[in-house]
Amino acid sequence: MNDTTSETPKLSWWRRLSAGLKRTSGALGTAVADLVTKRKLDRAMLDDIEDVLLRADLGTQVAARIAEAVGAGRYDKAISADEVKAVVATEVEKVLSPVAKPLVVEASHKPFVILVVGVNGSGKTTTIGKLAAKFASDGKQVMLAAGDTFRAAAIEQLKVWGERTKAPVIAGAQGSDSASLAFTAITAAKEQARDILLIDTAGRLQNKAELMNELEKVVRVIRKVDASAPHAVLLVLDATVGQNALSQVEAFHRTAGVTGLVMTKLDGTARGGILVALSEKFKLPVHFIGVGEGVDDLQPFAARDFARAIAGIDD
Ligand SMILES: Nc1nc2c(ncn2[C@@H]2O[C@H](COP(=O)(O)OP(=O)(O)OP(=O)(O)O)[C@@H](O)[C@H]2O)c(=O)[nH]1
Ligand SMILES: [Mg+2]
Repeated sequence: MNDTTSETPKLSWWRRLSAGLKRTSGALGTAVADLVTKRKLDRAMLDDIEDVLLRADLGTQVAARIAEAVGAGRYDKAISADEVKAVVATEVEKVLSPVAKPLVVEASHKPFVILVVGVNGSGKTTTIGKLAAKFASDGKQVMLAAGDTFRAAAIEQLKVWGERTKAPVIAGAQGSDSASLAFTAITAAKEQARDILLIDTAGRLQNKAELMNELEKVVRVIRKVDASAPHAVLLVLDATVGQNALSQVEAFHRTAGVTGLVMTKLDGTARGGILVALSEKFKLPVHFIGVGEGVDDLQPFAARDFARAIAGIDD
């Protein structure tokens, strides 16, 4: 039976995260399965473990470091598969802990302007909807801006989230300029004394100069209304893309000054290991992870949980 409705929310999202990272944890499990029979750690096994971690996108540095940590003092000694997993989890957690930071909404900024950016289909609009619901339940007055002016469907999608979360939506006509829409939205949010303004943007590939320039303009125009804004620039990354996330972070950070990351689609068949490589390389805060399409499927990023899911340790 697959009834998850009676589970506590914590258990149900943990299940989805650990199922999503099964590809990584399963491969790791296979690499260390020999331990059950051999009961001894050898070079070949350390190479296998490093290889699995590399293929799981954790990056060369982290993979090498973990393999070294597993071998340290245990080479040629008896060790169980569970011990190996525990070392992997500990080492991954060390990389993730410094970046696992909540998104802090400072009340001194009214509105606190959050710009949401990312490539096509990464989950920006859905994440905005989930965030709006979270903020509303915290008693915050939220406003949404449909800065994805390219597609009529995108504007409609945000309006649906606006209705659901009872947040007014500032939208222009399809094809209108997204920078002026952002300008209008901040002005309206100020006038209406909203606490938080979430600005959606169109998906854009990080290597399309014209679209990245447009994003730069959006940021520039936002600063004209409020020199301290945007107060947060969230880059939404799809966990299933793997290595490509590295160049996404680089390009969006350069263009829009990313202040934090959200990784979506960690349910399903994720390649979530890339989050470890990203954390090692860029050290940008990771605020949330998405583990489903529903309004409650956005969780604050927890380093320990994520590390244990990657290592395949049952909670
Ligand atoms: N399984 C899963 N699906 C998600 C998650 N987040 C978003 N999605 C789905 O991914 C698809 C794209 O999400 P959107 O929010 O429209 O993505 P977007 O970045 O706004 O897309 P564009 O505006 O086209 O660039 C939708 O079908 C969402 O329901 C998640 O955490 N898990
Ligand atoms: Mg969208």
